[in-house]
Order: sequence, then structure tokens, then C-alpha cells
Amino acid sequence: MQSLLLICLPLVALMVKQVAVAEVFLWPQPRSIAWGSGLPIFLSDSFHFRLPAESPQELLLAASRYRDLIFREKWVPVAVSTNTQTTLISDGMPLELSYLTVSVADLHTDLQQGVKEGYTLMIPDGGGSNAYLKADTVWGALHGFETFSQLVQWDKVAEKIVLERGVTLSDAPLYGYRGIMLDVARNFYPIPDLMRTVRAMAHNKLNVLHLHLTDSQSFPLEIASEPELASKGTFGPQFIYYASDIQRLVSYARYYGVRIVPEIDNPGHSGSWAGAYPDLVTCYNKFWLPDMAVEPAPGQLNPLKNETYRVFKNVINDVASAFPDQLFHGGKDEPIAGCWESSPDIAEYLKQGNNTLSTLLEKFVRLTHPYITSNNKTAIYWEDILLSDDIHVSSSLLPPETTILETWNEGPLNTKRLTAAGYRTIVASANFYYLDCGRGSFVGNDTHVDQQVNPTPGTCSYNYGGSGGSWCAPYKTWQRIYDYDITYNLTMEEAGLVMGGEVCLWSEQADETVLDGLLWPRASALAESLWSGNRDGEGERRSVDALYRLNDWRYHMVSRGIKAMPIQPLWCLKHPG
Ligand code: CP6
Repeated sequence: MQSLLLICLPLVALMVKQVAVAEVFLWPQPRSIAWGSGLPIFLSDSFHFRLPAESPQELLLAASRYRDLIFREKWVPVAVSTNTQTTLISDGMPLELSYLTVSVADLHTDLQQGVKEGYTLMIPDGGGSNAYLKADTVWGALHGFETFSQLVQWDKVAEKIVLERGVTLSDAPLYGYRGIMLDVARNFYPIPDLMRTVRAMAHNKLNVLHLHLTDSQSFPLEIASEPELASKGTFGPQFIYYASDIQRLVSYARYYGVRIVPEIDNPGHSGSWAGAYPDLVTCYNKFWLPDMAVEPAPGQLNPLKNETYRVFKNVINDVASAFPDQLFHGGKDEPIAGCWESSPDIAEYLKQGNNTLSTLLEKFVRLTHPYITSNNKTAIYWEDILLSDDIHVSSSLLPPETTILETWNEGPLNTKRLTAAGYRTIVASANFYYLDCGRGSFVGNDTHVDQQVNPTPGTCSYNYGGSGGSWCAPYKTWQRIYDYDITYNLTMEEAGLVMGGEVCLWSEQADETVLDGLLWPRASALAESLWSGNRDGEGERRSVDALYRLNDWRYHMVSRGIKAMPIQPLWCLKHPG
């Protein structure tokens, strides 16, 4: 045995020199990674994940999905695809990995906000039988599978899946809320496209898909107790998410570790409710030149009508039970004074006592916040509910225990305001995270408008690019998204209230035909920024270092069926740095 080793050692040293393995690109970069110093390790053809007894379905399916992906994809990093990858290792060397042992501390933790998502991956040099993936929860294990799938690649010479060498990796996200908001009310997105988005999110370790389900333009969600909201609030039966669609999407997303947070926007942005309930909606057939994301017909629910509360409660209850997530987005953005004032009964109300538009909103919030909490949900509201200049409520109506605020204005300033007031906050800055910005025109005397066709109030006979057009220009580059410091100027305590962030895609000028290119790889930039941070040890921006990796990750996503937009010409792959 000893003599055999002595003979082998020089040979091994020789082989190490001749081995030219490809670079490994991970996205998002894990928190800590330490490479071994040994030889490449092949995945045996019978490679599998060894799962705990009594693994739940989510873990079983993820393991088989990733096993399939690794062997089907045969990924070779594009940046080095012209290199000869060679592993001059003779047959019979024991550098094989035939299984990876998976252990999960608690197999039954539900997928909810704040669930532990960390994992440790250990593959000893030489492979063998000690490789393991350890996680606290199934959801952490899923991230471990994803990382493992990015660590391996196809060796063209050996015709094997290969891992560069042993590796020890320990990983967990900086932020628990890492999301994408998608506006499915301005334009309709078929369920398969939402499923593809869920898969892409899982590859990027993003965990929340916030669906902006209703707005003034349409109400595309079937509500069992109020079926006319959808049937009269959208453009035909093919533009409705039926209860069965939602069930399918929610359970699909769960298998990928992605939660779906529903948003029913109100009391503003509710013109579409007028299809079924014209008496409950003010100003749905009027038009304002925009000072905000004003729509052709904005429409606001009328808080003075008892019937509003009957319908609204039905909607909240049905949506709360269709979406199992503990978070429920209750809208509250962009109340428009003139829209409420145009209603005779509201005008009358405003003449009495100390009534104002804010007391009107307070009445609505006092009565409806409990609809959300009585379903055991925590409400998310857009920050406008507290920070809007003319119409807002007193913070005493919104207990921080049951209220999370989502900021989109004023960059870091509003994050400061909200967290200083003690609220958990989700960052969705229009100035950094709005993906549709800078691509189109906007109605009104906007200098970016290309062409203005005689506007006819209440119609689309004008050049309507929508709120996400040039109004919030410039187009947000991936670097801008990556580098945004979401805890800028916060105390430690305030920073602790920042749950994370989300990029937003408003859909005046988007649907499934352009979805992938608008989301990816820019949502990947957010994903890494929120997973492992956007500054290096010296506090310098990491986006410079990330470029080469992100470029490869973009090709990797394309290989996985996501039509992510290119960020560089191919030429750059040969001339990095
Ligand atoms: N729709 C809704 C929108 C916007 C918001 N809410 C929006 C506002 C400004 C810009 C982009 C989008 N179109 N319901 C704000 C949260 Cl620049």
C-alpha cells in the first residue's frame, strides 16, 4: 500500500499541472466559499442526492429536478468554452462522487417570511462518501441544490459532469424578502410565463413574487364570492386568473421555494371595480392629467358606501384564503384628491365638521385593516398611506406588529422615515428598482414625450406610455440596481427593520413577450445584492467585480430557458478585465 502511494504521488502532481478546468461562476455569490486543493471530481453516472427518510414531497422533487438539470444541461461556462477542458486523469482514479448526503434539521418548517434559508455544502477533495449538504429547512436545502448545480459543469474531454475540486461553502441570505413585483393588471401574463418566472427566481435565490393583481385597467382575478368583478372588470375570459390557475401557480411556486404575495390595490387604482359596481367607485369615467400614475380612468372606492365594505370584505377574505402566504398586500398607493372630491356624497361629507380627505381614508383604513389581520395576515401597504402629502392616515391606525410598509419614493429618505417610525420596510425604490422606467412616453407636457395625439379624456387616443415610461427615467441598469444601498443613513436599529426589497415591473408597456428581457438579468442584480451584499470588505462597490460573473450567469439563464437580455457583446468574453 505504502509503496503504491509513493509511486502514485509524483504522477498525481504531474496531473494537477495538466488539468485545465474551467472557472466556476456562482450567482448570487455565496457568503463564504473555500476551495480545496485537490483534483477535479467527477460525478458518477449514478450520482444522486441521498435524502433524509420521510423527506417531504418538496425535497424529493427538488432533488430529482436538480439531478436532471445537471445531467441534461451539461453546462459549460460560455466564457471558457473555447478552452480545451481536459482532465488527464486515468480511469480508475477514485475521484468520483456518487452521492451527496442531504440532512435537514426540520423537515416540516413551512415556507413563510423569515424562514431559515441557509445551508452548508461540503465536498471533500477526492470526492468519496463524505460529501454533504446540511440545511435547517427544506427551503435552505433547495438553495443548496441550486448552488451545487452551479458548481458543476460538463467536461467535454472526459464526457463527465465535473466539479473543479473539493469545496466548503456556507451560505445564508442577508435579507429575508427578495422579490419581484409584477403588474398583471395593466397587461395579462399567462400562467406558464409566471411559472417560468418562478423557476428563474429560484435559480437566482429570489423568494417572493408579489403579484399586483388589480388596478384601474383590469381586475383579472376570479373572486368566488364576487365573480362579476373579474367577468365585468377585464377584457374577456382569456384574461382572467381563475381559482384553479391561482392554486396551480401557488403550489408550483412552493416547490421552487417561492412565495406568492397577492396585492389587491385600493382604494385608489380601482377603476376596474366599476364594471361590476359602478356605484362604489368614484371618478372611474373621468381623467386627470398626471401628477402621478394617473390612469385614463383612475377610479377610487367610495368609503362612504356601506356596500363598499360588504364587497371589499368578500374580496379580502377570498384572496386571503387563495394565497397561503402570511403577507397580504393591501395597496393604498396614490390617492387622488380630485377623484374623491368629484363624488357628490364625498363633497358633502367634506363640508361637515373637521372632515378631510385624510379622515375619509382613515375611516376606510380603520374598518378594513382588520379584514386582513382577522385572516391572520400581516398587511403590506405602499408608503403613501402614511407619507402622501395630501391624503394619509395617522400612524396610530397601523400597528407595526401587523403592518409592513413598502417604500417607492424619495430613495433612502423614505426608508429612513418609515423605519424610524418603527415599521418593517420593503424597499422598492422607483429611482433604483423600477424595471419599466425610461422606455416610453408619457401623457402630458412631459419633455420626453415623442408624440402627443390630441388627448381625449378617458380614452387611449393619446400617446399613453404609462407611469413607468419616461416619467421615472432613466432606464435602470443592472449596475444601478446592484449598487443601491438600501440601508443608507440608517441606524443599526432602523436597518434591522429593512426586510429586503423588490424590483417592480409595471406593465403599461410589458407583457409576456418581453417579460424575460425586462426582468433578467436585472432582477439577478437585486438577487445578489440582497443575498450576499453589494460592497466588498473595503466598502467598495462589487458591481465591477460582478460583471464577468453576471455575464456568464446571463448565458446560464438562457441555457435554462430564460430569455435574459445580453449585457455585453460576445467579444468581451475573450477580452475580460
Ligand atoms: N400603478 C400603481 C403605478 C405606479 C404605482 N402604483 C407607479 C407610479 C409611478 C411610477 C411607476 C409606477 N403605475 N398602482 C406606484 C406604487 Cl414612476
